[in-house]
Amino acid sequence: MTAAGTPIAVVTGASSGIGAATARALAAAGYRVVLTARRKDRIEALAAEINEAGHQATAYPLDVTDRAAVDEFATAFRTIGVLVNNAGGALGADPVATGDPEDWRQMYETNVIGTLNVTQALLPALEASGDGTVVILSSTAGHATYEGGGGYVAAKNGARVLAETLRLEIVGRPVRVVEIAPGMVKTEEFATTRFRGDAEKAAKVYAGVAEPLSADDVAETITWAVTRPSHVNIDLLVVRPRAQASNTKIHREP
Ligand code: 8X3
Repeated sequence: MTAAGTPIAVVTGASSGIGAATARALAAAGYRVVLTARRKDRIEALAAEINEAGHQATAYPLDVTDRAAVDEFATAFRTIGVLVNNAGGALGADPVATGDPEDWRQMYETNVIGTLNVTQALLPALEASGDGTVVILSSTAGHATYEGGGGYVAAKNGARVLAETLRLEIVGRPVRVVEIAPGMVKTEEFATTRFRGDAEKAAKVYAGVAEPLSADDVAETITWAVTRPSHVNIDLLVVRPRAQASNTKIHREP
């Protein structure tokens, strides 16, 4: 708790998409949000926007894969109420036979090691709050595979297992571990990053889908999960658009 008693929520990958929307939503729910991401300009602008709206936010540029930087960041906090591990993403959609090992490595670094770094570093402060919550954004890709899912599916399975294992290991301590697994979410960057700026390929992901989830839909889900009473642990919440029955069964309008 801060001097004023406002619980802190740290959000990684807060520069865009689900992370930015979650920062806004948790700030509106009464948390003092700490926005982290590599892109300083973006998180500073978002923190300013949140503060102008009468809520509380600060920006802290951070690469979650840089363990020394993460450890330095962690020294700033005595107690933290919520950590949302959102930083991550996909690179490529190649078959296993031809996928680039460097893409696989990078996805493991950001989605798994990044989450591990921040969670390990902030766990003492989460526990010190007496009522901490760790949220791990996995994906439906962490629960079922699909052709071309490759390294992303493997990495998100890693994130899921991290959440499940941590929950087992810290039971009895005052920290909840919540896994949120979104399906198709249309954000400004996810698919474009995956296809390295190829707008046409990125657009195909959502082609004909009347209403993919928005970043706000997922942010509301996260906010709901973390604002349940302390004894209620949402182990896993899978959230998809109505048009998506599975990773591969998607209703597309002609
Ligand atoms: C994103 C869902 O279907 O692109 O996490 O793997 S999918």
